[in-house]
Amino acid sequence: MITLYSFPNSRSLRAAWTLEELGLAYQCHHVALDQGAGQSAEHLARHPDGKVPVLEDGELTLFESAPICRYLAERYGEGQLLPHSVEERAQVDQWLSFIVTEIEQPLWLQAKHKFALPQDKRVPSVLPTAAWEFQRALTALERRYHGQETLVGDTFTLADLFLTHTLSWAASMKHRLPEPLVAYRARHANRPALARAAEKEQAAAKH
Ligand SMILES: N[C@@H](CCC(=O)N[C@@H](CS)C(=O)NCC(=O)O)C(=O)O
Repeated sequence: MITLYSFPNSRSLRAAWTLEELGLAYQCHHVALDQGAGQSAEHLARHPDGKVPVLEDGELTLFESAPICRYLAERYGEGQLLPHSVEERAQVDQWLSFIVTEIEQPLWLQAKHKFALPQDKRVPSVLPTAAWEFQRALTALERRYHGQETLVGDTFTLADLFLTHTLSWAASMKHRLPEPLVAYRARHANRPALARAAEKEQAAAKH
C-alpha cells in the first residue's frame, strides 16, 4: 500500500497529483503541521526535518517532492509523466531542477519572510531581492517557453506538473505572470487528476 503524508495546498499536492495521474491506489495521511505534528517523534522518523510530503511504498520511505514524483513515474508510469527516451528524461530532470531551485526558491523566500517563519526570524528587507530573483527566473523561463502545449516532447510530463503547481503558487501570491504562462497554467490546472488530488488531501485533513 502506498501512503502519502500530506497537508492541503502544500508541496504534497505535487505527489498526490502524480499518484492521481498514474491512477494508483494510495491513502493520504494528514500531518497537522499547523498543530506541530510535523515535529512529533513519529513524523520525524519519516522526515528528518518534519515536513511533507513523505511517501511510503512498502519498505521504501522517501521525502522531497521531486524525487517522490520521479520515483512514482519511473516505477509505475510506463512512459506516462516521464518519457521513454533518455534525452527527454534528462530534459524533464533539467526542468524539475530549474523549477525547484530557480523558480520556487525566491517564491519560498518571500513566503517565509512574509508569514511562514516565526515573526522574530522574518527579515522584510529581503523581499525586494526575492521578487527580483523570481522575475529573473521567469525571464529565463520565457526564453524557452513560447506558448507550446508542454515543456518536453508533446505529452504532459512531471516538468509540466511541477511548473503548473509552482506557477499556481506564484499566482496565489499575486505575482503577475506573462500571458502565455497564464494560459499554460490554466490549461494544465484544469486536469481532473489535480482536482481529485486536492480533494483527497482535503478529505484526509477532515478526519
Ligand atoms: N523541498 C521540499 C520542501 C518541503 C516543505 O518545505 N514542505 C512544507 C510544506 S510545503 C512543510 O512541510 N513545512 C513544515 C515545516 O516547515 O515545518 C519538497 O519539495 O518536498
